[in-house]
Amino acid sequence: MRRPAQSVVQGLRADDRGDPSFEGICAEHDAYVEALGSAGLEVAMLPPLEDFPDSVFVEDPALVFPEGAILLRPGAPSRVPEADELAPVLGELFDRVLELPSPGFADGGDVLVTPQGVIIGLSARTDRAGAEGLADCLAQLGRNSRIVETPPGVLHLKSACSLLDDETILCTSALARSGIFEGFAQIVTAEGEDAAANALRVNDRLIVGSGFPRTAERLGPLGIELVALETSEIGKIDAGLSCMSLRWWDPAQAGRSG
Ligand code: CIR
Repeated sequence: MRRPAQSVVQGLRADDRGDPSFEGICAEHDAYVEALGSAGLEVAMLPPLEDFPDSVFVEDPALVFPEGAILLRPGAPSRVPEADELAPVLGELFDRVLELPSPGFADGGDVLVTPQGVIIGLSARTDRAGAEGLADCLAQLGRNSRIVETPPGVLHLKSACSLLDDETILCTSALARSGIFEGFAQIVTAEGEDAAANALRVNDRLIVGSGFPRTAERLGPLGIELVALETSEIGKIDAGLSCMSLRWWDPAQAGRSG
């Protein structure tokens, strides 16, 4: 994770509903750190980067897997240098760090990792060249992938979907209708609650936005413990729960802890 910089209040957004407050973003970020820790994760916190308002959303400039990391090239020009900032950190943490080949752009928010393969969404941030370059990098890590269209008007593929368990997807009705999740069970967000689709499964918990009670009701039958977090301030700059962390498991550590 990376601490929000004061400049985060100028973060990119498609529709301006007013700046978020710095204190509000920090409160949402703190609650998220706490939720990840309670779910059993060890959290490493990078320092804030004032020059890059959106750098708190570390999910977009890189992808991480137990077998290695991939440095991406974000599709928003102001976010491209965020990958350079992450490069030395990933170099310390991973034996293998691949780089997205040129040309092309790809944001981590457009990448949904499932046990059946990685799904890459084309969007305003991820173009065809970037998606194809990313598919090559994934193949080098032994992961198969497919490229799909992100529905119009959605920032990232994962703004509209999440993996809940090995075979269940939470998604918006537009994505459910698209057919890209054929073979998965689908839980569709309630009407007017599209932003609820960005949830985060962490071990035995499912972290969800607190403003989406009717979608939460639909998730109840899964029997996973729900942890509801406030997302109204990060929501003003088009972010959701997955964006604020890069998550992976270390097979060596998993072995030690059993
Ligand atoms: C942006 O527009 O890039 C940021 N304001 C929000 C990024 C959200 N990241 C994500 O959905 N993975």
